[in-house]
Amino acid sequence: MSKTVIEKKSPAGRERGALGTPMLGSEILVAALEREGVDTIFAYPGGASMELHQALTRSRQIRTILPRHEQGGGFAAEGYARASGKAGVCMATSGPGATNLVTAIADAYMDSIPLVALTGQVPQAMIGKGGFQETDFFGLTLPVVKHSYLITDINEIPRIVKEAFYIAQTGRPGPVIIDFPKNIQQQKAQPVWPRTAPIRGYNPEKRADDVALNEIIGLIEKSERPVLYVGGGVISGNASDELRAFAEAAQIPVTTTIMGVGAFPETHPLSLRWLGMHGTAYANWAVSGEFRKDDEKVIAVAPGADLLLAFGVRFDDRVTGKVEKFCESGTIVHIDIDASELNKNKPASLPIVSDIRLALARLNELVRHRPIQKRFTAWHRQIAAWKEKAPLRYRVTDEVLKSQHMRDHMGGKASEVILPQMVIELLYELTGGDAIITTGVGQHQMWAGQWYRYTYPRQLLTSAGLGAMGYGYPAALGAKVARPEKQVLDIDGDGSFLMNVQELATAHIEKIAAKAIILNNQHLGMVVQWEDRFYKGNRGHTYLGDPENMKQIYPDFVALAKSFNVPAERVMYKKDLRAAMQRMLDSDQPYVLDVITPYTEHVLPFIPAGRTVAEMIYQH
Ligand SMILES: Cc1ncc(C[n+]2csc(CCOP(=O)(O)OP(=O)(O)O)c2C)c(N)n1
Ligand SMILES: [Mg+2]
Repeated sequence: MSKTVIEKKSPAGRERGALGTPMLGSEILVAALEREGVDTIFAYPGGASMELHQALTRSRQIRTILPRHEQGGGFAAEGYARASGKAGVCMATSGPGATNLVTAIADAYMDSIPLVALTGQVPQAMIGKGGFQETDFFGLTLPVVKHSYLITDINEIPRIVKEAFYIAQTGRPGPVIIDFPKNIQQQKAQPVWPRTAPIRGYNPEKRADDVALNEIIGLIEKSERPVLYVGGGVISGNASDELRAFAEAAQIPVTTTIMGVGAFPETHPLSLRWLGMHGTAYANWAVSGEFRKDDEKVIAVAPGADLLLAFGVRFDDRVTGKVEKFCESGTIVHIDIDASELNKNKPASLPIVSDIRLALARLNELVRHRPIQKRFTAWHRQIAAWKEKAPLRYRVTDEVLKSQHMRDHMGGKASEVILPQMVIELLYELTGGDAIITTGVGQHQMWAGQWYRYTYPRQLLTSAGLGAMGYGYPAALGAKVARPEKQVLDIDGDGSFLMNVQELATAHIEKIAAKAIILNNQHLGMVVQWEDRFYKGNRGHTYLGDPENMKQIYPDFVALAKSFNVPAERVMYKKDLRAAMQRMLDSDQPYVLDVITPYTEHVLPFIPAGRTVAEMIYQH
């Protein structure tokens, strides 16, 4: 779009960048996105942003995808970002378009996802007048953004866009919003393109010093029961290879948060898989110790970690439960690129601010010069015993056999009932463990984490911190756009899928072959689970079917998908599952597989909120 004419120097003699040809504000914005390497934008138009859409029609680099709801567009941009590591870009008009983006922005904030959200704004002269579709988007989003801009001068657009991408993608990534008044979109100017975006006071390149790193090695040598506890920071910091080299060199077992799933291969002998409320029993024991309850008295059975290496992780309450009891007997080393995370939820004996990849790479160098002497043999034996004692498992329980589901749909044939865990296990088998998985929020999300085994970073894309239902399918669209060569599957719940079902239109029209498997239990299953555990099973508006016709599966997702011209199938019996799933995997189109499962299953293990590992419920 732009042609470099001359280099321009500022009065102080500092280089300001290359001067472009005169163009509209809307065109400057699009050209600035192109300069950031943007190839896809998820954008829904309206009065305050149609100028930008007009400019986008003239871009030869950027594919504009029209979602069917701005929330879908925001989640799709996040899916793109999570799958690719590059900033996702979404756009909406002012007012309701902008407010519809807020959930995705909050999600990106909670999970540290690089997202640039653009919004049209009413003309500057109308700001503050309560005009049609005016919302103070800058103010509205302040608590859930890494940074925000309101464009007030056309000459600032190149710098603002450059900074926005730099801020979104560096350090601890996060969402940045740019609110863009319509009158500036319509002005004309000659842009000056900056090469870099130095921002005073923002220095994301943090590096641990050798003194601290040597101290870590000293602590490892002194420990008997070390555990690596790693989070999404290792993925966003591209530190998986360094983590693996370090874990192997030091022979330290690794547990991840659900955000960190894929940072370390879950098929590796040192993997403890993920920990926390619904994590593996052995990961939770390895961190906090094993306990037994005798007449309400808590008796220690075996100690947990005496050294916790918390890398790129934030001690979220879904991981720690009662935080004082989390790894109570361990020395804690915490490395994070964001200093504000250190000593926030859990005090650390050794808090270190660092880019985790730089820290691990240097640790690996140090360990190469001075190999760790300890082998932790007894510790590995203990962990093997824990893995043996409490693997993830499921079976057809009495609750399932006595359920309404058996009466209404199965004709009493227990051998034909499909448990949700089976579906994911089979998917793992049929995809050879290689698919990218997205999820909604609920029981199916936890089972998707448990029953698929993840071996590479950016393989499981899930709304973790915000826990936003409706995330799964649009995120799968974004991921499929970013990684078209991969099978991308949304493992969803019936409630969650319905929240952004309109994105089936986007998938069909844009030819994005993202597939959805609905674990359809006709309920808000996770809330039902809490009702069963804590409210004597009293149902508080958690049934999603038609109470007047419980034998019917409601809504009919197959008919719904077909109305969007998306192929779909429903499976009720186990005998039909494998072939139906294979048909879905073989399809080169978007696809919906609606699998009917009982609602009586509970996700286990389960450490109730705010409790300790001693109160963990798990399968014996
Ligand atoms: C937008 C939103 N609203 C409400 C909730 C609270 N919530 C958490 S899980 C859940 C049930 C989800 O049901 P479904 O998608 O069918 O999944 P299931 O648990 O049945 O597998 C609800 C309502 C949420 N996480 N997000
Ligand atoms: Mg459900």
